[in-house]
Amino acid sequence: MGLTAADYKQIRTALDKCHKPLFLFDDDPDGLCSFVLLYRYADKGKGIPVKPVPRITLDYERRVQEYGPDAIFILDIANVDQEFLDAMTVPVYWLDHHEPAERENVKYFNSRTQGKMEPTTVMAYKTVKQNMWIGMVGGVADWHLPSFRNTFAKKYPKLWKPVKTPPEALYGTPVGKLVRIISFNLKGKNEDIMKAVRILTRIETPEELLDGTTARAKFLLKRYEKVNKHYVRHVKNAEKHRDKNFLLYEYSDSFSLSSDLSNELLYRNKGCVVIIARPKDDEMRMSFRGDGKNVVRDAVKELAAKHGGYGGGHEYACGGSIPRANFEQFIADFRKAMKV
Ligand SMILES: [Mn+2]
Repeated sequence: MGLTAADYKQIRTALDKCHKPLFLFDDDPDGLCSFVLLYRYADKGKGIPVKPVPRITLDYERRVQEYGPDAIFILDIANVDQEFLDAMTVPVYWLDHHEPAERENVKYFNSRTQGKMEPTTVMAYKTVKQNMWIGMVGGVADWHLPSFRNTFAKKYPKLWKPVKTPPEALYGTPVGKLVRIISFNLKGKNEDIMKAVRILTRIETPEELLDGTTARAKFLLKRYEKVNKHYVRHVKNAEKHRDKNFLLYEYSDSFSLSSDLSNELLYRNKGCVVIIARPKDDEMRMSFRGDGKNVVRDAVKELAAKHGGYGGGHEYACGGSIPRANFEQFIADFRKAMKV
């Protein structure tokens, strides 16, 4: 099912009519690709990544007022506080695919409520129907095979091959490499990220980015390669930490690579429960992955709260954070709950 034709039309009309849209998006490839698609179609506006926590609180009201938009688009963010929505004086369109929320004063589009889950990028592509390659990249990044993949394959035969599962696309096709180029450009200092986002909105073709045929694409590739060196080292190290069906890897790095690492380590260790943990200040930030019977989110949500932290996300892919002092006990409780 997904969203209806009327839903897509409503979002498209909003993009056509506004003059100064503000896009608030999740700082992962799905969020960023959603933004790039809508921004390019609208050909106007400004984008702000929501980080480090994917939640829009009343604090964002100041950011909104600084810009003075006439429409707001929230992309791929699971948590938007009602107080923020109540404070808005212009229309707010919210596209998401996490657990459906009950909110007022917002035009809410969630691909889950209609019985199917499509990443936000896929909704964004179906809204604008242009720049299909960005739609593919954001969709695959969120562990999804977009419904338009056969059309994409005809248009870009070198970038795709028939695959049965999203990780095969992520780790076995050039689309997967594009996912990492985009993901790794979202790491690091805020000003670097903002520069990368600006450049990304101007890249014209997937080949430009993959082959670095322009100075701007070369810039993004260089940043990707720098982060990728760290990434490859961590993948190697992490594989030494598997204990039967449980893989816990703690690492320190100036880049936060946890969700990228947990995706690839689950792919390389099927049937495992994977936790990638990185200390940050007094907290332990974690990324969790499971497959098959290993629904990780419910145990994460419950046990993180019990240990003074928080957690949530998708059933098989979620994140969380707890005080460092409680980390060992949390892990012990989590393994018990997951029976691994
Ligand atoms: Mn997403």
